[in-house]
Amino acid sequence: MFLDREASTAKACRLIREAGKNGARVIGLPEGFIPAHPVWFHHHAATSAVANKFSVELFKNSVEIPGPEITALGEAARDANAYVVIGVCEKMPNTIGTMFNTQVYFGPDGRMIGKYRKVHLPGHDDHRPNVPYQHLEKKYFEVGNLGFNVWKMFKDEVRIGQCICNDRRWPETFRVMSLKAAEMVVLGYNTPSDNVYAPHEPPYLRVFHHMLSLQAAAYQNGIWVIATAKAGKEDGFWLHGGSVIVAPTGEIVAKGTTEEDEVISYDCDLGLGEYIRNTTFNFAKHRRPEHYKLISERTGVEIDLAN
Ligand code: CDV
Repeated sequence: MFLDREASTAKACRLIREAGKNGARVIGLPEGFIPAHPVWFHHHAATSAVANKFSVELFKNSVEIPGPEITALGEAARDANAYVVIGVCEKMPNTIGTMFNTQVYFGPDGRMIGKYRKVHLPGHDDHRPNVPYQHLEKKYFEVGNLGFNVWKMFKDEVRIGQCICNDRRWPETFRVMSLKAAEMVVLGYNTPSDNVYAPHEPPYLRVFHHMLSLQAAAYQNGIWVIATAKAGKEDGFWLHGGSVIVAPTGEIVAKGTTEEDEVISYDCDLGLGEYIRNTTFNFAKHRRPEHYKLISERTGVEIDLAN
């Protein structure tokens, strides 16, 4: 297991500085970048004991906020003169074993402006001998407790929100941030090409669902969405990659095409979403929250017929 906190911090800082040199003003890096680790546990033969041991190692190598890795990332953001969003595995130093799947947001002055802790944790927390790999996010991490927040970017002119990976599949994620006036959402993700719970699902459909979720979210809220993936083979399994920048029109304007380290960029017109937010998706005019109450009151499906 590649749990090298120092090496992954150094790599992140190098990439941030490079992107800054190339003119990027907003830089996103994937989920769980520091320490580099597989978010799921890819061992066919893994036992609960092995998973527990990994959990301890992951805690040991995780990042404290504030801490030296956060300082180094801030310095890189300052050198790059850019806003930076990056995924880290965050540990609570006073509560052994407690970790969050977190994304940190820095300003061009090197200051950490905010952080987000992943809310929609996928996977399972028990050992399942019959699945091809264990996806143990629910075992390793606590459910995020900071909500979906929005921060200022470019002085007061733009508002940016964050989410992580599986959050992107849930329309509630983006709607909450859009109700707080987000104009751009940046997220990192790690998605295996295979669906551990539905092995019949082909990889092309995985990529399709990823794009579909982001394009719908961008259009239905009139926002820019920037999504950055881990890609390639990790611990014996494929991650589908496919980093994208989606315009508020729902159109993909830049896309990763390889399974290697890759940089994609786009010169975003930050005013583009305004006409969508003022017409079709003018929330103040057209939303009907009195009919949406179930969304916050009910978690699962219950049969509730009107006839
Ligand atoms: N890291 C993730 O959250 N991955 C999930 C998969 C594995 C369900 C995703 O939504 O891509």
